[in-house]
Amino acid sequence: LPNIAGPDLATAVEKAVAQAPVWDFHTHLYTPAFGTPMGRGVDHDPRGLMLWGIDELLTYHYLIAEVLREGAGEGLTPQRFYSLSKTEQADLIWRKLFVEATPLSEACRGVVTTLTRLGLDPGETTLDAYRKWFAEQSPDEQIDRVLEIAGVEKVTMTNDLFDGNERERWLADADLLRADSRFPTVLRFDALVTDWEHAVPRLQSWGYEVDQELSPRAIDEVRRMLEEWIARLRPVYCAMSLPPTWRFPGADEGARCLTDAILPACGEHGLPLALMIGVTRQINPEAKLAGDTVGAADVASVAHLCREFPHQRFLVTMLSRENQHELAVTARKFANLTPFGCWWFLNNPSLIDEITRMRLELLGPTFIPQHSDCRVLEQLIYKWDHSRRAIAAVLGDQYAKLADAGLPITDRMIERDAHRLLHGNVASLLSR
Ligand code: FIX
Ligand code: ZN
Repeated sequence: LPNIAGPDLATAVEKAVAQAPVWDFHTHLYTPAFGTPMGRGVDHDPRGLMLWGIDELLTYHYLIAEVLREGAGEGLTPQRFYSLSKTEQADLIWRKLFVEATPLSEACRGVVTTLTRLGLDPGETTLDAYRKWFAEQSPDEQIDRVLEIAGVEKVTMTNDLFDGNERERWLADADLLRADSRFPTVLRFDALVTDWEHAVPRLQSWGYEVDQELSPRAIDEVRRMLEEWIARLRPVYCAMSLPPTWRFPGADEGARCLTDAILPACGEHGLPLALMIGVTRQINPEAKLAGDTVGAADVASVAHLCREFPHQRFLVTMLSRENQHELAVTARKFANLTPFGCWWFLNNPSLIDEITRMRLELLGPTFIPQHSDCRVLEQLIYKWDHSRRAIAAVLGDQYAKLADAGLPITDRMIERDAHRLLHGNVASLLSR
């Protein structure tokens, strides 16, 4: 087999990474079966969960955080921003971040990439032309189009037990599960571990006999609830996000919920548990979804968990840059731990480059380099476009070093690794 070297190597890697189908491990995307606020040929549902189109793209919470900075000089406050209609918010964001300023940030550049790859001119001064184009699309066709452009095969959802809107939809429609096999389900339940106090009245209102002390009876009831929702959703894994203050072992009710109800349920059904660690919610409550921040968390807690539950698969992403090296080293120690993604504030090319290099050097191909965390369908286009480029650059450099070390690099190798990193590792972890 031919040895590829020099510029040909970089090109071959870019091509292989660009063409590998993606299994997106974590998103907040939905299908039209969950309702959608807009689109041709559907009943509009203002509380629908499937977000797509220009107004949703522009009112993404990453961009809300940015417009609150740009607009502060002319008196824009979070209260004032949130008092506007969605259309007005999008108009304001377009004007402040794209017309009156150069869209230099990663989240802004993402909108430009997305519009361009949809065949639209990203240089419009108003949103009229974009709105007209999106209004002509049907949500189903748009899903097909976006998955095709982005090269994404599977879009793993986040199905949150504590989201009342989504919960009602699952209870009302048993066929939701069969809606679209490209969108696997995930059972998410942060509050069981992070906020037991407020989880109790919610669970009670749903008919579970739980108490603040988390009595043995309450543990059984949490188990019963998890069993019911696992049966209803048939999730590919269970998930929660945790604050930087989270510690394991711990003595509080949340820690007991984890060890006595959640992990036994995962074990029983062979479900991996994903932990997203390092988010401090609502550091600036007025900014709402744009008001969460990052804090360095405790990797030793992850190690303890992996050691105490050696048969449980843990998929872990951490939000702070400071935790990345220790997490990768910990994964060398525990085969049941797989690091995934460059989450949220880390989803920037400079940080993806650094983190992916470190993981590749420490773990070889045994990690999941990226997930998109998309909330709006079309974001798949830019998140994967930008991430693929960053991953290809890192992988290309590593092959060049391997070639220098004396190993011929072949197309077969490159294709195998690209496929593994973008798809295969997720598929095999979720089907084990
Ligand atoms: O907890 C999570 O799943 C976070 O990813 C989100 O809630 C967060 O708001 C986000 O969109 C980050 O990208
Ligand atoms: Zn998320």
